[in-house]
Amino acid sequence: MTILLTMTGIDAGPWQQQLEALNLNQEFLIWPSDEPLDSVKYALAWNSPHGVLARCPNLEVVFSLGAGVDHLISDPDLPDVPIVRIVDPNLTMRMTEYVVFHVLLHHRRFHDYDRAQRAKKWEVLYQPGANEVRVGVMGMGTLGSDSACKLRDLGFQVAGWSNSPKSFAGIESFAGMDQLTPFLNRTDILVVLLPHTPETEGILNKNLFAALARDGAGQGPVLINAGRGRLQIDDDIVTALDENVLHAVSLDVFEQEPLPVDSALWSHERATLTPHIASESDNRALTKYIAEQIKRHESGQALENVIDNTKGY
Ligand code: NDP
Ligand code: OXD
Repeated sequence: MTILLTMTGIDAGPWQQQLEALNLNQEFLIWPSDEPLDSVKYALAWNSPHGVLARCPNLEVVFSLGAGVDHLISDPDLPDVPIVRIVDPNLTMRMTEYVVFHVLLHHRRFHDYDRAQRAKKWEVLYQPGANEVRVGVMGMGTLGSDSACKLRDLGFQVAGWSNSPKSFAGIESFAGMDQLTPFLNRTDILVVLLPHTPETEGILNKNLFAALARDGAGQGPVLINAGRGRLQIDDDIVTALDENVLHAVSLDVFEQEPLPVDSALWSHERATLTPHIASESDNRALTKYIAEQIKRHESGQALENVIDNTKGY
């Protein structure tokens, strides 16, 4: 039995070393390889070249090395086997750190104070309390709901938007396209943790930005996107910033990654950018999770966190 490691942009070596240390009793193959793929039973994939998985006739399970599975779903030759995605406290913790940090960065006007410090200006700026600020979280799954609960605990007025209604104490729930506009109308800081699917592609566009609340206690609508770049129209974000439809943005993901050097986002003074690191996969934590799933499968137990291929997430 062989585990195939097929990944682009990540070094497979440390993943193999971590898995070997867990004594799974498996052989390993790192793609690209000239070895036959007949013995491959499990594949660990991240941005795997399309068509590679289809060349494994005895494949039983594919593990996405992240929470998102759009990199797999987009493969036209994806074999019909269960796809297990990462759901792990380590990944969730890292994402919640990112979200809470960026909400507070804008809420506490860090950029204004940073500019004032550099100009040697002692300047006290108005800051509303968290209880006066409405945060809206698009995508109330594993990651979005944890961020939403932590922001609620800090005192923000939090609402979530998802496909199906949710019930979290103190968090208003909006669901489906019918409730998107009312959700946006009550949102000052928009946090996006949606997956990329045909339904969500391009959802973060000028029409959506125009629907955000303009009567908030802060300086204007803020967008924080750590979901996927294909959710957003980069040019619409630049225009919305220039026209003050958006006051500020924090973006971890982009339509094209790496973000092209000529993108106007790089130098926009009210854009805070990070290179898709909001929640980096930690191979030490995630190999334990994958090993546990393999052990479950080998002993006839059901795999956990298998995605619904019809939904695409
Ligand atoms: P989940 O599958 O747990 O949650 C997805 C959420 O989005 C669910 O609440 C779902 O609703 C909602 N949703 C999906 N489609 C729609 C739609 N069309 N309309 C309304 N709501 C929708 O995923 P995770 O929380 O684990 O991860 C979310 C995403 O975060 C990943 O797909 C990935 O793209 C991104 N990510 C980014 C990282 C980074 O470093 N930047 C790191 C990790 C993940 P419902 O609950 O009703 O099904
Ligand atoms: C993920 C990611 O999906 O890191 O986990 O983007």
